[in-house]
Amino acid sequence: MLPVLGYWKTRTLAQHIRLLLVYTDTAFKDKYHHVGPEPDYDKSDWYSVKYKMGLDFPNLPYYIDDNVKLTQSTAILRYIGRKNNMCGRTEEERVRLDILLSQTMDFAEEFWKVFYYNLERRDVYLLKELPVKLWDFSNFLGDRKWFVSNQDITVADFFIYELLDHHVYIKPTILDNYKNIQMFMQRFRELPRIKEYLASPDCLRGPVFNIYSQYEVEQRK
Ligand SMILES: N[C@@H](CCC(=O)N[C@@H](CS)C(=O)NCC(=O)O)C(=O)O
Repeated sequence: MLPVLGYWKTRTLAQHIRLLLVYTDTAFKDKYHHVGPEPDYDKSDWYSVKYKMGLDFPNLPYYIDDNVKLTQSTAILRYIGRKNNMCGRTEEERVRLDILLSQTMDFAEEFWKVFYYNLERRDVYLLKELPVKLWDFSNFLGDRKWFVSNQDITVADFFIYELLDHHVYIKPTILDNYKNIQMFMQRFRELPRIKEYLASPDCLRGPVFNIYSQYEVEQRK
């Protein structure tokens, strides 16, 4: 049986895992759990099975690979990464990878707070808070080819790429002042299999957030 990645039909916290599966040539099945239309946004498609799947900590995304059942997006990322030697080769790389994964999750959570629940803070976030965060990421990347290692792409590059691309989706000019990040984004999009996937009908381009987020509600008006 093919491994199954379960999530909402959005990019939010699963698209970087999809990209990693594509890049590592791992055949898998996307299981989309549907959310009903407004105003109720019925999630029973997920909640009706949530506690019946044998997951230790039932949540989305989940990844089921035969008898290995995982939740927690970073655990899923590392599981696939370990199978493909993409979790850092030296202690220095593993330290950088740990830092970057946690920093990217903090970055994601602050981003979601605004775009799901507090859209009136959008300008403060994009104009004042985001540049500070992007400078930190830009400095961390420096003149390396990838965020963790100059030689090898790691799983952490997939998460930060996707998060940065969510920002580009919202505001295409957002990376204009960060040349090294732009080069990283371009390099990532040119990777074998990723380039074809991004251009293919299989690639989920949106929504970035779930349909009940303030941002997506605003887009539908
Ligand atoms: N820390 C978890 C967060 C998971 C999470 O918050 N999932 C959200 C979507 S991004 C969800 O809708 N979970 C379904 C649920 O709470 O039952 C991870 O990294 O996977």
